[in-house]
Amino acid sequence: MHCISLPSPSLLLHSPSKTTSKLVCHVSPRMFFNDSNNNSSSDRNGNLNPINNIAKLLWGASLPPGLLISTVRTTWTSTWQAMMSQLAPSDPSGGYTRPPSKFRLDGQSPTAAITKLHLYVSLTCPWAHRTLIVRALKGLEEAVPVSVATHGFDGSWEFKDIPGKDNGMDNDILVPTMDKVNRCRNLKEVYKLRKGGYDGRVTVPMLWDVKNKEVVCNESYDIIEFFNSGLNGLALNPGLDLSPVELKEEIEEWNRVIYPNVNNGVYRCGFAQSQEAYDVAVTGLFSTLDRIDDHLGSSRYLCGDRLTLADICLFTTLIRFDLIYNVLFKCTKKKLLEYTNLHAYMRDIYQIPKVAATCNFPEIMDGYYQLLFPLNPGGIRPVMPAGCEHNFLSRPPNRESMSSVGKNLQHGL
Ligand SMILES: N[C@@H](CCC(=O)N[C@@H](CS)C(=O)NCC(=O)O)C(=O)O
Repeated sequence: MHCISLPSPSLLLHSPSKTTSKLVCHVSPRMFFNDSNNNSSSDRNGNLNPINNIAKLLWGASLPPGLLISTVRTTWTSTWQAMMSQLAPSDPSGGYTRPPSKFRLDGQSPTAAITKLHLYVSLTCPWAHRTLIVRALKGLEEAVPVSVATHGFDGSWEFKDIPGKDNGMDNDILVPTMDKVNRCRNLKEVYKLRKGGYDGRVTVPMLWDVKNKEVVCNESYDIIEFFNSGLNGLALNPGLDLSPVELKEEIEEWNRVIYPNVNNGVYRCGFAQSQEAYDVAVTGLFSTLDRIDDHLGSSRYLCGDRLTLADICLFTTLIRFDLIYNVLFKCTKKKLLEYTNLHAYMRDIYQIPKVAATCNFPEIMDGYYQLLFPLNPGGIRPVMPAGCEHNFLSRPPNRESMSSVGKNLQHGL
């Protein structure tokens, strides 16, 4: 069992039929069960399928013997564990531990020598989504241009040129683009352009120093703090402060609760490698959502009347909740739709001008359901829940009356 040869980590993210390990790639449970409508010796793609034929010869219309099922099951479990340890490092209890970002700002603004910045993101990623929202609300689109990567077949972040969509928009929604500044094929190549190269994790978001060809930062919270206050000379909306001094402590308090239990909490559910680790994560997630829902019953935003960075960080997880986490990450206790206050709060933020344009739902769904192959080996993308569609999200949130100041004033727009 343990001596099967595993494909390289990048191949592990391929669809099963394209991997090199025969044991892993050609044995799918479906093949063991006789499909009465399929009498041919080839699969749906017309490929000859000898295992199917042998299985039919040996067992005809009946199920294969228990020994075979348990062997395949054990093999699959070992393979899954090997894949998950690459995708999601865990602690001894099987709990997901997110690796730290390598390039941090630690509260410092990048040096004045940096004159030209470029932002690399993907539309799937909730961490990158934070940077797109703050960039849009601050009016930094011109000052910090963006290249949008999409999920590649081998699990890498790739760039693609969509003819006719050179401005990176389709129907007013952001779409994947080519690498507009370095003309690389994928993000790994961009990271490698830095002096001394790069061998670590290639993650989005990533802020790039164009002139010096260097990674400035690849930690989303550092980037949004910097966008909020470090580029006011270039921002079209410098008056908007999403982290005012008087709310800093409160924002940090919310972040300390929301990051481990919700933002990273959904990943701790989805990437758990033991029942125990999942149970801990899912309990923390839903007790925190219950608490926030309660709080939002009498407060328009997390910190009262004003939208802050804490809201943006919560929003990018909420907008993916029913679409992805409820299903793929087994966050099943409740749908977000069942949380009256949280759902209205999410719609309230979605309806702030320029926010909806950062939410590309098909790209989010494709990214998760295809990229995270070990969680969804068949690669089938479920149908979009009706409650996640733009029309539904555009329903009135009816939360304005909770604020003591007018809507436009709060957003500083
Ligand atoms: N702590 C980082 C996390 C970034 C992150 O994990 N991004 C994911 C996409 S959602 C990624 O690029 N993963 C690729 C990999 O780990 O190889 C942040 O907040 O910026």
